[in-house]
Amino acid sequence: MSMIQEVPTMTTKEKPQRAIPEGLTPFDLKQMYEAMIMTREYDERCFKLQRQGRIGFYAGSFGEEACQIGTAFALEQKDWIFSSYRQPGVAMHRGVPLQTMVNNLFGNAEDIVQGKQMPVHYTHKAHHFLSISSVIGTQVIQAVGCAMAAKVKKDDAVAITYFGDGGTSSNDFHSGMNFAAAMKAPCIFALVNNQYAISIPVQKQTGVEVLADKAKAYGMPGFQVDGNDILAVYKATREAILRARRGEGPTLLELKTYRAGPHSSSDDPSRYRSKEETEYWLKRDPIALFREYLTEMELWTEAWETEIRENAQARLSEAIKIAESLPQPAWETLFDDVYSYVPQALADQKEDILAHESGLELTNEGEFPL
Ligand SMILES: Cc1ncc(C[n+]2csc(CCOP(=O)(O)OP(=O)(O)O)c2C)c(N)n1
Repeated sequence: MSMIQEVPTMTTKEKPQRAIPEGLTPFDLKQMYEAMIMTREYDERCFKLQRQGRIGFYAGSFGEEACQIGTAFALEQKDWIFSSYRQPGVAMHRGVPLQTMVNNLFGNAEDIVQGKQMPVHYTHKAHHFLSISSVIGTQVIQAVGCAMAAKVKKDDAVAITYFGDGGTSSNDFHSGMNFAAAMKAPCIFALVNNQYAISIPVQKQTGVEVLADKAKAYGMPGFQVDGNDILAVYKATREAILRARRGEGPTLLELKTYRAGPHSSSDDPSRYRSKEETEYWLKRDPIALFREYLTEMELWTEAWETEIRENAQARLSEAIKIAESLPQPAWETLFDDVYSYVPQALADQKEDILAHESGLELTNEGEFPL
């Protein structure tokens, strides 16, 4: 099977739709574009930080901006977000402060979890943005559980979870999809099919041609959406959310896109895919497609583009400067926020380190209760 596929789409292949979708104003459209630019600038800058040795790791979302911003704009603040490590734009749009995100990358003393997570594993309770887990698929069942809780409490909120094509091979995807459909949980499964799980192409990940078809087996609607067309993503997400709020249960949205950059700062995509394939998808850059639409709607100018890019770059520079000037977390914080109470074994270890720091003899030396 050819690695280069046509983009099956709910809308058009070459051009986005020309009408403003229901629920959006021209102002929203400009906000969406600005959010896409911010997401791209964030990615580019963070990769540079990693290459300069200033942060340890980064996973980018280059090419996946429409999937992020299109879904994020369809959500309300009361809704719950369970993302993967590849949706910084969703966190930003939700209102997670840029400084909080950059502090995570540096794992400094102001980082919410004080360096206990890897970079790009954000968390922000106040904005219903749940802590990101590295373990593929875990966010799926967390989102379903949260959606069920919202349903029981009748608070009208939905949960959305983002995961990749590789994530559909995880046990948690199957458990989550089954449970959500059986219980009619108000959950949106945003499957970002960027066609790779690190170096494994989606064709080797599954026996199905179209990942959205998996929804049928669980008894929920599933749609394949052009993930590079932000308005198509927005419309599909909005419909799924309205359906969930009406009590009609979950939806699987396969957002078909392409991971235009490496999986993370640790791999070299030229080892497992062709330049021609990447070039093919770069011609379908979601930002360029949306810019074309905005230009036709007379909502885009070169001067505005420069202004929003410069603004994004200035915000990033400021946040990075602050994050780098902050100290590392104090070692004592290693023991905080792990358990709701401190188990004896950890209390002993903490005491030992304290004693060591003060030049005293160890009291619990040699005890490794784990
Ligand atoms: C359970 C589990 N298995 C393997 C890994 C190693 N791993 C990290 S990212 C990744 C690829 C995930 O691909 P996909 O779900 O398609 O998401 P993408 O990274 O493309 O956004 C793998 C296999 C992991 N983190 N967790």
